[in-house]
Amino acid sequence: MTTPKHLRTLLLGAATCAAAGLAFYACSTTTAGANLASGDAASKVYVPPGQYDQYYAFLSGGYNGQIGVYGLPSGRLLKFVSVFSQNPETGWGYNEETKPMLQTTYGNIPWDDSHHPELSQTNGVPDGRWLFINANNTPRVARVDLTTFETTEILQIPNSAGGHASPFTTPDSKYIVSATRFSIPMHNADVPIASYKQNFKGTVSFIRADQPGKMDIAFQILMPGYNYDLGHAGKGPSDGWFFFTTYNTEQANEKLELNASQNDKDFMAAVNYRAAEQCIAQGKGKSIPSEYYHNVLDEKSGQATSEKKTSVVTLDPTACPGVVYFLPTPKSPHGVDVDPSGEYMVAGGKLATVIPVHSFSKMIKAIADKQFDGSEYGIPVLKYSATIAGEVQKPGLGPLHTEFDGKGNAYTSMFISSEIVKWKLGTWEVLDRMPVYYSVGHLMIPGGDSKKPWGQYVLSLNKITKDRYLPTGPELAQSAQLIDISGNKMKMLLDFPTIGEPHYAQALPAELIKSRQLKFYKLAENSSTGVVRSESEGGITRTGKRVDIKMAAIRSHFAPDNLEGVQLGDTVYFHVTNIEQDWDIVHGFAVQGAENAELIMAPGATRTLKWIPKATGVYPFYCTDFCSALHQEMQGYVRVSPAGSNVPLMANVSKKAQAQMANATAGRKDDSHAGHQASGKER
Ligand code: K7E
Ligand code: CUA
Repeated sequence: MTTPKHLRTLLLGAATCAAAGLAFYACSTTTAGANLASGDAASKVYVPPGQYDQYYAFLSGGYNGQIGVYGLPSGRLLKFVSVFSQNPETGWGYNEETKPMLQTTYGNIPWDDSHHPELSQTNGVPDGRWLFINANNTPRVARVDLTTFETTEILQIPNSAGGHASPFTTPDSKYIVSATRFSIPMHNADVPIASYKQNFKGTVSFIRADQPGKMDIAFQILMPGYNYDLGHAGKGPSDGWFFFTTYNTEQANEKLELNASQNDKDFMAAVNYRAAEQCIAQGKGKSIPSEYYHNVLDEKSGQATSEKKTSVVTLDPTACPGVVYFLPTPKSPHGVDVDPSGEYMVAGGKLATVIPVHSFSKMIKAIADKQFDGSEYGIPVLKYSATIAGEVQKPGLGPLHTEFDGKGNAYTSMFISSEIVKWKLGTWEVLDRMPVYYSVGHLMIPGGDSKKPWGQYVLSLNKITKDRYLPTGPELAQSAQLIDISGNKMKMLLDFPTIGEPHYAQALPAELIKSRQLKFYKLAENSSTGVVRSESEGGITRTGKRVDIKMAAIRSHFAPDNLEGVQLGDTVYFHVTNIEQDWDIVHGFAVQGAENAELIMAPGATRTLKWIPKATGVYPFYCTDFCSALHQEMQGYVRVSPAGSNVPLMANVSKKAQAQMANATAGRKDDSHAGHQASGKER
């Protein structure tokens, strides 16, 4: 859900308690302080000191634009991966290397709202290579390399607004998708908002994703002006299809809360993307001008580059019959989830009283038999009765998302009645309910949207936290709850707080990632233009009003550590290379008055800080990561003189570096004991 949190709290939090009155579970007042876990819960989530969690779980950060990596079953936070938002903790988006990653046609965008982490798959099973995630606000998709847990690629999506149905993957990760939540007039047309029905369109983008560094939009399908909410790929028999939910088929453009809830049914869009590929191959696509950015972080140089793209191939589904069908689906559906067999497409009709489940085989038959109920904008609408496999009756209130355990059961999150409901595929009977606290959005089973779920746990990602933790003022952490699903009945195991607002999450066995971790960047392969591979390579150079300082960081000093010759009016670039070749030996760099952030350098990596001194004086810089017993000694000074001063450029290096230089220049008399006079023009 994307309603502002305070509003949701008012509207739906109230509904939570109202629902409790209706027959479901109690609201906050009655559960405060209660221990809801069963007797042996502690031992099931306890990971003894020195031992590893069984699963990596990747939780989106929601409005913090990042990803939280947690261990399951302990719920311990392991890592915060910066993606769409600047992060002063690591310098992501602040240092010169990573700034281009946030480049868009709107300029450098420092924030976004990320909802859906999606693991890459091989044969329909998460494989631990990459993690994809979407940006809603300025539509983009990102790739995180799971050998480094670093974002390595970000692609902007043109002709889109609200990249919400994204970045769900095909079973081979050939494509990930992005569909527009808000329909918009194409080509930034300046039209009256009241002309919505005539002028507003949706798009569904298929993004080629299986070639790292080369992500691009393969094609965009032009869709009627509805809201496209979520998507999932088919698998097994339905491999080659993609399913998207739509709401606002009313095409309201004001007071959607009321006006987009009129139709009894909206649609699930079924997209035959192999047929779309064929149409494109036959030249039925149209290349249209569209500007968007593709940003790639080169893992050797550590430098990101931005490339502006100027066109995209679009496909009008009426030019390519058989590519898109609509399946009527009650009512304002949110999630669409395909079961492990690939036969069932489950919709979460936020306002529906049932959970509708469509059958893929019935859909194919209905298409063959032309069981149509008219068409919308030239797209055939299939008869509800012809595609529906079953409806889960009385599941609870506000079904949103469904995941699967691989044993024939489905688990659906119920936002309004605050519970997770377990039901059986095929018979559609409700088997069990687990109250959650409160207002669950997504839920997640490791591998739970894949061909082979690992089952074992379901994680409930709750929106409202009241009374779960020590209060922290008006704003509380979000709450995740871990539930054991290995038996017939669900068992509550653990509450743990999460940061940002996780929407979706994905998890997989740690084994698939753990052994492939990069431990340090090889210094010999560091191709940064600012790199130094030894202390003796450090120095200071001037080019007009630009001063470049190359510096090595190693326990426990910077080389050089004292710098002179900088003048007011200069722009200074500190290029700091961590020349350690040891796992987890990280150094930081911060200089007084910096307007951006610190630098954090992984071993073997170079990062660059831009610094424009504002006044004369001498400014300390220091290492921000407590790297050794002499970390507090890891410091230096940079002297800033008036413009036009005759203070020469000077970069002082350590005794060790001096010795290295002496060796390197054997035979040449080194008369400088005070410091090394760096090359570069002086004035
Ligand atoms: Cu249901 Cu953005 Cu996937 Cu939130 S979305 S919950
Ligand atoms: Cu390097 Cu502290």
